[in-house]
Amino acid sequence: MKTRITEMLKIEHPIFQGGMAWLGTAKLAAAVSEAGGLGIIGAGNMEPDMLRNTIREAKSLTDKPIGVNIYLLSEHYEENFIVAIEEKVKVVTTGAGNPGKYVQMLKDAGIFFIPVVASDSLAVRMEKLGADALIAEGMEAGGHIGEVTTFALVPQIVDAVNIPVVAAGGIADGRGLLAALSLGAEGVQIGTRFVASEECEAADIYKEMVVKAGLRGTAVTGRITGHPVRVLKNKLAKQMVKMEKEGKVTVEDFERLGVGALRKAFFGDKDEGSFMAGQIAGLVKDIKPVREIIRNIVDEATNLYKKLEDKI
Ligand code: TUI
Repeated sequence: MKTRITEMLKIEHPIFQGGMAWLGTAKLAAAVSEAGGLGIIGAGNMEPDMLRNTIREAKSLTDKPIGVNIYLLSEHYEENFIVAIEEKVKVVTTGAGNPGKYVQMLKDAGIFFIPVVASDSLAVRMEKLGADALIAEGMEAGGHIGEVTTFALVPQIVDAVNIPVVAAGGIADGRGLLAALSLGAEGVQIGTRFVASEECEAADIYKEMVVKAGLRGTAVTGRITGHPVRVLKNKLAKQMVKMEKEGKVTVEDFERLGVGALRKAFFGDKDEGSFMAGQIAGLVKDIKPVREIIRNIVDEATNLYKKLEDKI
């Protein structure tokens, strides 16, 4: 598969690994890049030194391009931009906000800048600021989400801009990849499917919870904070949903419940952790090596395309 994304980044397959906080480790990102996709380190709330070490570790594991996702609600995001620039990563993606003045710094450093957007207004602003491509992420995705579904968002963003668009949210197999290409995307970003991989370093219970999740296995919590988050349903998620429904909770109470919960999930606290995952978790039935996951997605999309060609 050849798209403007594979050509621009000189990668084999138009598949990004979502830059997931905690989960997007050097090992996972390097495995995805080695398999021909784009591995992305999730800076999340990392301290700058930790991010620097993680980038160096990933680079020791692969010579292929590596990306870093900067979470714009982190207190360290400004320093983390500087670290990504100093360490000369190939791609920086951003999430949960507007990266403003850092865009020019990335461009001056020759780094490809690819923000995640969940609306057409931000998409157009990012293109004007000089984004090289966009990741259009629908609300099926795990973690922090917008309000529009992938199926509605992607074609509208594709029409609103001239730069290439990568579709994210609800994609875990070849059917999803081909559908995204049909909507005008030139690549996909996949998170949840890579959580259930051998190279993902989260506790086994996190991976098992993804594999066991059904169609309605996720819930959205935190709407009252203005930063809604999609997570697997567990004790904490159910408690949060209930508190929100009853309207008894303040934003501060709510945020206190969530502090550190992502870390707890990573280390396998099944009741108190915040297990971020997308709605496509229901489709994920096994834990596989990254290379096999990518191979299967590409093969399935290619075969399906041929089958459809005969049919229509
Ligand atoms: O960023 C994500 N997903 C994430 S970040 C994350 S880390 C976290 N840690 C603890 C608590 C909560 C989160 C987990 N998942 N996706 C990209 C994304 N960006 N989705 C939606 C947006 C977004 C939303 C609003 C981007 C910009 C925006 O508004 C900016 C503006 O100025 O319009």
